[in-house]
Amino acid sequence: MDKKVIYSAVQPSGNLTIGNYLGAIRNWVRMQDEYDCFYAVANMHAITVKQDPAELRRRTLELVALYLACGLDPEKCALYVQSNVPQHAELCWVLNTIAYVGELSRMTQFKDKSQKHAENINMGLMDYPVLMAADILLYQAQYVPVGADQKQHVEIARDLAIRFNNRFGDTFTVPEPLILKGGAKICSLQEPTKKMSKSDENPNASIYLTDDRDTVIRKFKRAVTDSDNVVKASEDKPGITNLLNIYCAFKGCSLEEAEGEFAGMGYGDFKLAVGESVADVITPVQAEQKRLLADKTYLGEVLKSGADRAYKAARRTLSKVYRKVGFYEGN
Ligand code: ATP
Ligand code: LTN
Repeated sequence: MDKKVIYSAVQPSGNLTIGNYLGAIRNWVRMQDEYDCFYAVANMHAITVKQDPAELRRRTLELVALYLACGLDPEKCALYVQSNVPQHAELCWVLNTIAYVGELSRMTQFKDKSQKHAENINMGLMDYPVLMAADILLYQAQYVPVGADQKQHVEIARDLAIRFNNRFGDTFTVPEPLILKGGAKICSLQEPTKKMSKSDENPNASIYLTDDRDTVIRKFKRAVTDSDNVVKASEDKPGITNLLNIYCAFKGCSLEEAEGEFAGMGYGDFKLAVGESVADVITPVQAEQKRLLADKTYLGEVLKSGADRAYKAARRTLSKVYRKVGFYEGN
């Protein structure tokens, strides 16, 4: 029997944080043996906010090297750059004709980004979820492993799949978000009720995967917490709860185990232990990413073979879609 399909992507729009790692990439690695996986660099999504072209190109390659350094195996999954497979834009156009302006204007991310980039509320920003739906539906993906903030977008992809299937007959697999507990919502170290984000202006709010050990430890030391000095998770202690979450995710232990380990210890020692648990995992990833970035030929080959695989699968779905909507296929 054919394996079920997984699809996900990250935008090359900044330095990745440990939120991106725990919410997305780490889970992708765990799935590559069991599923047929497609993982993209979402550069077409990235340009919905202003990007410096040279930087965008550099970050695209850095992100692919990071995928590999985190353990994605190009033999097992298709790793590719979204703009290298033209069917994404083509399917997006068709889906645009069944997506409603009302539903898109209600998306939380659209509202947030419109506020943040008030001088540049472009059509692409609003259309972002439709392009994301095209990404997912092209590969007939069953599951989409993402952080909790992307749930709403996967739901739009589901709605569009169902709407299309109802109107034109069975065409798309209806996808489901896969949001694993533990790392689904890592919060800012400075405002622990907000999600950690790669585009946060305060560099102390996020731990970047490129941060060296000293920086990681310093940022955790400065993390905002309450002052009662008891290492225990609870709703009124979002700072400590977030740090415990991060510790458990990197150490692979349960909350109870972590609370037991730090019982009677102060915040200083606890923060140091959290910093070390993170640095121990990300330091080797950085070294591997650096090694890979020195071999542009290899990275080029990985992307070429990934795009070939993606192209074949995408073409199959797109021809079906074109047939269903009645596009003339003369030549
Ligand atoms: P930006 O700040 O540019 O909007 P971002 O940090 O939110 O970026 P995305 O590229 O939007 O990152 O997300 C990539 C993946 O990482 C998505 O699956 C998203 O759900 C996940 N993710 C992002 N931030 C977090 C977080 N703080 N905790 C868990 N998962 C996250
Ligand atoms: N919008 C996503 C990135 C993304 C994506 C996708 C995720 C683009 N296309 C398809 C899952 C499936 C984000 O993480 N911000």
